[in-house]
Amino acid sequence: MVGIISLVTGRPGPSGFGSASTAEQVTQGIDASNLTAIITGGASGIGLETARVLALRKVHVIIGARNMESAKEAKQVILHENESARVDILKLDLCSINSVRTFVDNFIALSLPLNILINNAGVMFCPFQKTEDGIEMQFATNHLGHFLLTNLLLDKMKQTAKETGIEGRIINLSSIAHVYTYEEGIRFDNINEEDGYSDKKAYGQSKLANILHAKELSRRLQGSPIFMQEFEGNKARAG
Ligand SMILES: NC(=O)c1ccc[n+]([C@@H]2O[C@H](COP(=O)([O-])OP(=O)(O)OC[C@H]3O[C@@H](n4cnc5c(N)ncnc54)[C@H](OP(=O)(O)O)[C@@H]3O)[C@@H](O)[C@H]2O)c1
Ligand SMILES: *[C@@H]1O[C@H](CO)[C@@H](O)[C@H](O)[C@@H]1NC(C)=O
Ligand SMILES: *[C@@H]1O[C@H](CO)[C@@H](O)[C@H](O)[C@H]1NC(C)=O
Ligand SMILES: *[C@@H]1O[C@H](CO)[C@@H](O)[C@H](O)[C@H]1NC(C)=O
Repeated sequence: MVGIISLVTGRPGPSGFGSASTAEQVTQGIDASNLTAIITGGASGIGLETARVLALRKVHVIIGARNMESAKEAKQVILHENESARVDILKLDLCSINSVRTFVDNFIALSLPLNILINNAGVMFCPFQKTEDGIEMQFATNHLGHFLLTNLLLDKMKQTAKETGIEGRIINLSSIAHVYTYEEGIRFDNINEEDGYSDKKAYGQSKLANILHAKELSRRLQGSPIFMQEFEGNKARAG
């Protein structure tokens, strides 16, 4: 994670890149034609730019999107740059447990490897709302949906890493907003209560959950060929 000063100034970190670096700069010269990646929410925003640049570096990109119309448009944007780019779209609504399971079934049925999972999709500051599963919307979409998705794909990722000898990567988009959450951090006892709900704090809570989960999963994956990384999104620099 980059510190707030570096985030704002764009000052490069130890890698030589910072928040002012573009995806094209960071991946310059990389031939990733042996890699397959899933990007959630890859039909718009930071996710689309991520999908576009990975495809530019020859990654086989699978966009998970709830809106298939915008996903088709995103695919066209990528194919417009290179008609041979490998891009597939699959329906994925992260706020539905059912949809996450169906997405994974559909992906597994493709018999593709999986090297990279980018947990990017997110909703921000929405009014109190419960999902079909009865869970508060921001926590369900930003954290729980990705939690389930990651767990369901983990065996596939381990298998790919083993077979190809290439380390896997799981990337979650968190936010500096993780510091602005409820007093108790995560409201484990009343995640789904409308009482005391704050759209901002619920967003911060979901982004804090992303980080906590990244840290724990990363601890559990020690010694396995998959790395966890967390990032703070920064739309201003996405281009
Ligand atoms: N923008 C920033 O400055 C910033 C800062 C910090 C962190 N972040 C994080 O970066 C990530 C991407 O943000 P962004 O700025 O690119 O946001 P965005 O432009 O709103 O894009 C979010 C993407 O997530 C998708 N999405 C939302 N709910 C979904 C669901 N239930 N199932 C599947 N997909 C869903 C959206 O699909 P639709 O097109 O259908 O809505 C959209 O493609 C988020 O996790 C966000 O928290 C962003
Ligand atoms: C990424 O995705 C999900 C949950 O958000 C988890 O399965 C992982 O542990 C992970 N970490 C983060 C950053 O949440
Ligand atoms: C892709 O994999 C093949 C087979 O393992 C290997 O020969 C080739 O060098 C790899 N390409 C790149 C760019 O890493
Ligand atoms: C277009 O994409 C394909 C598949 O990733 C790749 O093999 C080819 O080199 C790309 N062409 C250019 C000009 O980048």
